[in-house]
Amino acid sequence: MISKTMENALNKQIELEGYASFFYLSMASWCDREGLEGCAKFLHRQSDEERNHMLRIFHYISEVDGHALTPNIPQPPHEFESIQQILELVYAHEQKVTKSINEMLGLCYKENDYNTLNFLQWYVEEQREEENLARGILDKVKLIGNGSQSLYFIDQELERINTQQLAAEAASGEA
Ligand code: OFO
Repeated sequence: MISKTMENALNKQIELEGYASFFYLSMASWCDREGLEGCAKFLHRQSDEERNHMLRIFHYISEVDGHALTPNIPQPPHEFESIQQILELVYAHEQKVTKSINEMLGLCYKENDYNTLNFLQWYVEEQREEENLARGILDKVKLIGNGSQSLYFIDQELERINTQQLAAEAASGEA
């Protein structure tokens, strides 16, 4: 059985993952409206992934006899200045999530909760990959530039990354 402290921390993490899902969904919608199809596809997939991350924790809490709570998710912003700003926000949010996962690992040691520690290892790996991906794309966007001419190339690049990720997921048997 999980401690109340750990249950609360995991439910807080559900909120963060749920917010990430809505945040990226809102970004995808903005990209769709702006005609950035490749960017929209990429962000829709990121949003789906975050929802899965949320559900993973949800099921885990139930499995260890805790009470998983549906999150109270605030409305994310709906308007953005540019795709560069969106990617900066994605990167910042991923860093925030990583910090939260790291804090939970500390809590696992404090609570002697090695089941949760083990469960969270997957998130440690995932956050490393996601931060790396977001930072890499942001660096490229900065190189390509943010002008209207550049948008076409950025959009193509995100479409390419998205296709690459889908293929990698299919190969590894992930959803
Ligand atoms: Fe949930 O993986 Fe990023 O935030």
